Amino acid sequence: MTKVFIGVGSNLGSRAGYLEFAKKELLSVAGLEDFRYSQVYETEPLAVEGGSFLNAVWSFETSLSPRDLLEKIQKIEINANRQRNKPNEARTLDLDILFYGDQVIREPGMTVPHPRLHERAFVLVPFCDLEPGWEHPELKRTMKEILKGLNSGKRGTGYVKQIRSALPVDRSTKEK
Ligand code: PH2
Ligand code: MG
Ligand code: MG
Repeated sequence: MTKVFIGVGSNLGSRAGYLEFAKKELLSVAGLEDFRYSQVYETEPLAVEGGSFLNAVWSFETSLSPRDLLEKIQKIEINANRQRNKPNEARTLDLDILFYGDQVIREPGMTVPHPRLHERAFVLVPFCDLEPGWEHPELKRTMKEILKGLNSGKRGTGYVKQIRSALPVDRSTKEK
């Protein structure tokens, strides 16, 4: 089994509903277990159209290969009405593989660790809810150290506001 972290985001439609949808879909994928969920954060969009995001980071153990996992999460995005008309448009659901254990993967369509995670507060803050001591296999720094560096610097941190400690269970279709 390999430990995986994924970044989860939504800034279009029923944002909390899409996060709940993704959670349920992932729970039903064979070969994933030991799920852990960060808190959910409302964040200012960084270089994307539309309103604020809900962002979170989730982890699980998997027996799936990186490619098989990518295929599963892309199907979940499509089933959540994700459109890909242009790169910077608002999205109903974005699921990004942040880490696949300590593997470094550079292939067409698949870059792991996620190439921009270390400069994004909307990833680092929720990540540190789960595992602040996790070491980035290329940067050789822990997530907590990377977040600290980001906060003390000026680079694209994005605003992060903690809005709730857990998703409400039954609001999935009510949010506009
Ligand atoms: N995702 C992006 C680009 N910008 N900004 C916020 N706040 N949250 C995101 O998840 C996000 C973003 C690319 O996928
Ligand atoms: Mg993304
Ligand atoms: Mg993505």
